[in-house]
Amino acid sequence: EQLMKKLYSALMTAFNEDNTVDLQGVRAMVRYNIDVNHIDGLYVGGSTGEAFMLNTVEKKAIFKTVIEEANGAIDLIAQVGSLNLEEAKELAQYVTDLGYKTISAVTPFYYNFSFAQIKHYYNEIVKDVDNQLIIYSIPALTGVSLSIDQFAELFENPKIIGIKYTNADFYLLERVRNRFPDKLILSGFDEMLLPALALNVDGAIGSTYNLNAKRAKAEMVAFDAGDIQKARDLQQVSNDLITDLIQNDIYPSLKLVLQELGVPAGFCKEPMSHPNPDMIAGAKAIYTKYLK
Ligand code: NGF
Repeated sequence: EQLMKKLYSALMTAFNEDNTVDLQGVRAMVRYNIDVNHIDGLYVGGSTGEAFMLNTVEKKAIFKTVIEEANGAIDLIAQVGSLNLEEAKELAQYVTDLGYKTISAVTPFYYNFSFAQIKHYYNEIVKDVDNQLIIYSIPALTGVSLSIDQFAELFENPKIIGIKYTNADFYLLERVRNRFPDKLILSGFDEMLLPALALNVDGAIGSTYNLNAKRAKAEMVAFDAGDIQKARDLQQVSNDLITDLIQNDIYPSLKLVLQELGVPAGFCKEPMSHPNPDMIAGAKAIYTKYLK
């Protein structure tokens, strides 16, 4: 059925054991998302893509490979944000030239930037590119929390069209949704999909949809049909899955479970963990319990 709300996987990056990027593995994950997950889109180069550990050449190679493989079948959002503003601008231009219709940028982190500096960063990233941008707000990892009025100030720039909202603050989410009815609000915590749907987000982006998209889609359909009990039941199973993934070390485990599903998802990049026997056994158990 045709849902209004969209589901995006936060695409992972496959690495070889020596920590180099495995572009064949990246292609395989794009294919799986399109062919099996029937995903609406991919968020490329985000946290789940381990992008903050990559150099510019690697990031470009991934952006190019993904848009080639997707070949127009789905929406693609390129996360270009970087503490190096020059790199962010270069990547914004690069992905725009490749044909990405939307970019995104994480709030600049680490240096406790003032809001004026954050605003300058966003306006600079979009200034010279013919593209639209979604703010990537993830306070737990960046330490940056934007207020409703600060979002409003960023939205004064017409090229800034939405928020990837990875935040458990549902009071703020309600305020944001209702103050900016025309902006695109995409929810980032997979374990909180149902309350985010209740607040009328436009969709969700997450790491676990790489392997749990079918269940998440079914939840969105149930919610849309007003079958809240069914949506809750599905969220409960998803959250059992997410809890087990987190306990088993989420990023390498997502890749191990994908391998059980036949997708050569490769390794994570160190200092992310490479799998040990316990982790491999844990991932097999997760696959058997939730995805077989
Ligand atoms: O991984 C994190 C860190 N969050 C992701 C997602 O919001 C990040 C979320 O799916 C993302 O989309 C990206 O930029 O790649 C979680 O992994 C999931 O909800 C399990 O907690 O917060």
